[in-house]
Amino acid sequence: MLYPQANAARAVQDLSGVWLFQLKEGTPWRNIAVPASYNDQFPEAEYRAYAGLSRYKTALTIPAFWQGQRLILRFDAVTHSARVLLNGREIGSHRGGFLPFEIELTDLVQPGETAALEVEVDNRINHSTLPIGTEGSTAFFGSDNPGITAVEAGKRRQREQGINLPAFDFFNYAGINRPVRLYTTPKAYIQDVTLIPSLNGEVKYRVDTEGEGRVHIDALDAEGATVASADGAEGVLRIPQPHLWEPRPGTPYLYTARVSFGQDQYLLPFGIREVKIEGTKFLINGKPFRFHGPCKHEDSPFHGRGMDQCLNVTDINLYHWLHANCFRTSHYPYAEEMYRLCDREGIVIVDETPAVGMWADEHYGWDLKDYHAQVLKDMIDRDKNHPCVVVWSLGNEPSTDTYPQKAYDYWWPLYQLAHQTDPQNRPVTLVGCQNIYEKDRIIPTMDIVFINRYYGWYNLSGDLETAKYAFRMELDWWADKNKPMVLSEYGADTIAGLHGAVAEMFTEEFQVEFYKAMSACLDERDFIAGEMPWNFADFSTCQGPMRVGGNRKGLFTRDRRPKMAAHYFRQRWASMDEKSQ
Ligand code: GCB
Repeated sequence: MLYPQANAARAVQDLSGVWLFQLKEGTPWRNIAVPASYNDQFPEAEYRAYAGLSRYKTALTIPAFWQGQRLILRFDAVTHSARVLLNGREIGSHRGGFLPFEIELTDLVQPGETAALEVEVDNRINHSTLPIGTEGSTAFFGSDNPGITAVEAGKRRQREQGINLPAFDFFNYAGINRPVRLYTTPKAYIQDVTLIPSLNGEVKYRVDTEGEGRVHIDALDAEGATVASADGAEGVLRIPQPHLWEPRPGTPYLYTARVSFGQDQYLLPFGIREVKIEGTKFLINGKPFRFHGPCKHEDSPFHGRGMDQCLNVTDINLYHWLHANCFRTSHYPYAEEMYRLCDREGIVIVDETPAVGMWADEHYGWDLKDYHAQVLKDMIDRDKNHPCVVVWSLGNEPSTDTYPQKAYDYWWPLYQLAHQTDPQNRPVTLVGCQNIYEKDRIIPTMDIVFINRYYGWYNLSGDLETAKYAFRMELDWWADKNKPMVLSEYGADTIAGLHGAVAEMFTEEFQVEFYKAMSACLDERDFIAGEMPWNFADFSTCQGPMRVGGNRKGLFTRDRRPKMAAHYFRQRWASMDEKSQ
């Protein structure tokens, strides 16, 4: 799906602003900022804790001079599902809170008219949503005490009252989290553009269109000069002496594909780069690439998970400050603005579906597979042209060792689907939980192995010497798999400002010592293709006995102040940058 764009042929009306919001039937309509999660915009507890249907409304005015154009309403993400009404009539709906959907309005409103737009949002999570809700079975992180009569009765009561707990470790921020836009196209229009670049400068392309017309395509260099052209819906652009898109600390050179079709036009930035795996090496443009950068969340004060361009730019500048070159979109596809920024900034992305919370063994019996496949396809269709995206992640930390065959049967078709769907055929991974790795059948079959490990934190807590001993033992097991491996999560909760002459858990000193210990193990092994600390910044979670105002494993605080560990990685990754140049 193409990102909305204003150009010589298309107009965009951004509907961001202050809308009206009703938490639930009978509560007052109140002003609300869009886009942003609704949970933290009001001081009352019920807005933060609510689970159920809510409503947004605003007025939509179609400029009269848009006469004769197609009119498309695009929601970039409504979490977790949406029903859209125009003048009181349902005109569309969508399931899933992290990917865009569109509704064509051409025959529903007249240019010059004002219509009432209403969006009903459902933030509930359960066994058939991605991410997963617990349905009251087990709370995330303990506090569960199975078998105790009174606790069980309490849990039943919570279920009856509709308390809706996440099976994942981030706050269930909801609402219209990303921009809503109205845009036009001419009646005959460009529906999609697919680009497959190779290092010799040949860019295979395909343009999907609706209506009558002829396709012409130009490749423009970074100065806007035309460097290659072609005609027809499918073909090859031949760019002489191509500049490559290199991840930082290289140059993320971008070309633009200018596509025209009848009256329509679309400009798509793209990079020439190739991603490949050879043995234990992950190669970008034929050169070994070592992933180093913390995983992220879309999370900030006030906005919740709401798209915020200023925050994105600030975060990416902090990545540069850290000499970090990548992140994983843990644990859901991010707003498209972030990928567009990373294309420009040379930051590499591992793009992840919202399949998180699938740690209960029963989930292989739930009816999720087809929906999961759809979400994976939609994510790849949305993000397929971004040079910054170099790996697809099918999901995070499912159960894979209790029923290894069931896990294999669930994930392997998704792995194949990702390869079939991606025109650029990028490597695919599934992020593995700390588990009985010898029994796991699926994680070792991935193109690149991503494992999350918390030696020294959730297990062998505080004992870093033994943590190293155990982690080394596991690494010995992986060593002969002949695959590149990334330590895709590791970290220690750290309260900024808490210090100790003795480096004990939760102090800033411990966080640094923890990372030093893990670095020592990683640096000994050639097959290690990267390290991705958990997490870039502290982030909000639901309440739990292991969460002090959220997850505190950030290298930065939630308001982006560096902890000592940020300085540690800044030095470490600067020297890695130097070696790679
Ligand atoms: C994990 C999860 C991540 C959590 C993290 C933690 O393994 O993938 O979502 O936030 O551990 O801090 O416990």
